[in-house]
Amino acid sequence: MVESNQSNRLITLEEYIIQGQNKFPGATGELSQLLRDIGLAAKIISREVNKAGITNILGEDGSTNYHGETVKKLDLFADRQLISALNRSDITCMVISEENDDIVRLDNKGGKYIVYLDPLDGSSNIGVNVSVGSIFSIYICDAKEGESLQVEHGLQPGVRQVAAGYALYGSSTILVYTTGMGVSEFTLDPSLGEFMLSNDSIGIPDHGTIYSVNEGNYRSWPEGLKKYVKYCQEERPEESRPYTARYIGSMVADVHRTLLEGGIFIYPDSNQYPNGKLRLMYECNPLSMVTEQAGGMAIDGHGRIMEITPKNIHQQTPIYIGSKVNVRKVQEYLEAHAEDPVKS
Ligand code: AFP
Repeated sequence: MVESNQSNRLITLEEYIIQGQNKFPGATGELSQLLRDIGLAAKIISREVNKAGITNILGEDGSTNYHGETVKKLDLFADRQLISALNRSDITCMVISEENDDIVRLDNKGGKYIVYLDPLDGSSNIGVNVSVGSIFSIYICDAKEGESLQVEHGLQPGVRQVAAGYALYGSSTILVYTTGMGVSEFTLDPSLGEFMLSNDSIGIPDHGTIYSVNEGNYRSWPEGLKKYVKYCQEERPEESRPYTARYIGSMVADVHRTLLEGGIFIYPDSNQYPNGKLRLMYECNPLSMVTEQAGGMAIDGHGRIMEITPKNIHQQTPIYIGSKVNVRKVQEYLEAHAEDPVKS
């Protein structure tokens, strides 16, 4: 909590980070610098996203990424901005990004942090002006001195994240992050060019009345999920049902709404995506850390997302994330129908 905020004094991201760092006399300030670097890249990406239509930066780059998805020019722009911001200070040794098949070793040999990035989540929505975002996840590199950096150094479970967050380029640009002590939100004031503290303790409601899932895939969902969604749609006014359906198609925006309003966001396994579609390391783990820090839950249908041992930097996972009551309820349905064959 930042006390001075109660007097309505505006606090910049910079000040907030320094205040947080001062609470830990032994802190080196490196993580603070890393967060500031990400904040700077987010401002530059925000500027380009906002004028994408007029600068001919909209559109496809002509290549595909690791997942076989068409790469947008803005995906690459965001990727380059974030990587060059992280290369500015000697703190990050390795970046792993959706847009790069392999790990990216930075020049900073002694850098202590590994950063995972989804540089522009939801980018297939850019052409229609829907919110997109940049997601980041930060780990300490456990390579020994002199040891060359390998993929394996990046394969750490989400519980080892030291910080995680996202920038969301929506009707306003916001930066949300956690270092494991709650969740803070900053809003970019374009006239000042500064991220200003807008919420120093985001808390997700324990229960919400919004469910968020791509129902186009209904026929190949696990049976437990089909039954849960029917439960959400039942007329039970005394329990605030039927719930409302909302699905943007940008996970970062759907999860942000879930944090503020409560409810659940789901991307399950299906015929098309037997292991789920969303990426464990740069989508699900960071958004799970933020959600848990705000008081919510995130599971893959069985266990906690952040306890999954990763085997591949681009691994996918099913995800059920949001308010505790909603996530526990869907888990009950999934467990009760785990053996049911999928009826499509
Ligand atoms: P893009 O970044 O390619 O637009 O993908 C977005 C995303 O990874 C995630 O942000 C969405 O929740 C999800 O895919 C949407 O997937 P569907 O279109 O299959 O619902």
